[in-house]
Amino acid sequence: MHALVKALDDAKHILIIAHINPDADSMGSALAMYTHVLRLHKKVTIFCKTEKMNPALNFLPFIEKVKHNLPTNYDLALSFDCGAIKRLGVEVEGCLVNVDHHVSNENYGEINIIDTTAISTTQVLYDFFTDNDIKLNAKMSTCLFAGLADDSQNFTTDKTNERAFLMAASLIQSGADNALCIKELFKSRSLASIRLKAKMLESARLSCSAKLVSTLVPRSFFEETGAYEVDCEEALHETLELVNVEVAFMLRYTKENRIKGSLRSKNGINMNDLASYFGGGGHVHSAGFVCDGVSLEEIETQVINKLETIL
Ligand SMILES: [Mn+2]
Repeated sequence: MHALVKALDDAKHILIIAHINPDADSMGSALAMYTHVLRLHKKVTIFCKTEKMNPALNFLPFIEKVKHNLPTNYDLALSFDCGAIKRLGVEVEGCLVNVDHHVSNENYGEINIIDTTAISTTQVLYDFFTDNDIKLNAKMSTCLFAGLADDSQNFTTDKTNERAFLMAASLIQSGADNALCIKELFKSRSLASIRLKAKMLESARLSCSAKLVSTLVPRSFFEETGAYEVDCEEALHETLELVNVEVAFMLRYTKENRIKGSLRSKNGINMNDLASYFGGGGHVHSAGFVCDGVSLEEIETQVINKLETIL
């Protein structure tokens, strides 16, 4: 933690990186740090490889400052919520500070600030700010709250504990617009996303004595509805709520024509281990991977075979 204070002190131009296809946790922590560095009157660039970011994040303060091209002359880089270095989407030169909470984190930074007990990367950063007596303003508080709310799925996951609620209360005290975060992240949806969800729920299948639910999302689902890829998440979470179901997984194609798997579980069933078998990682209850395969069905069979031995 003190290494980061010194690194920020010494740097002249700070590069802040959110992961590809950023969520509210990665972008929220990146923007909170961006706001802090602005107050230090230092040169700062905030970067994300993905140009077409989820429009649900548009409410985050300073989101319009995000650049999609790397600057050349930075002397310190900070990554937020990136468990693997490939999640940065770019190669970074010089000192890299890796701030994260994934159990699968590869410790790829020169400085690694990893707290796997934290519910969100914004919680890791919140601890850094409070431990170093760095005062939070309203903008920073909203950014930190957004990541907390998003990664806890609106304060409903098993990891949502006293520490999460104390952080929420403290952020609201320092000016976080909690109502805005919840409205934008959980209470605003497009008709396209509802239509996608209907298709996904209709195609969901149970296996392993109804302990496992799988949903395959062919490209046609997106073409027919006009929904974004991120709109898949909600149906995945809802299928996990089925009685008896302990694992929910979803498979879809990426833009690069690879297969993306998303795994969610209850009762401590380890999705990070399963995802790492397919070259990915994440958290115990939530993990993902990207792999190559002939079809979604082929990967589905492989995942079910693996899970049959676990469930
Ligand atoms: Mn996160």
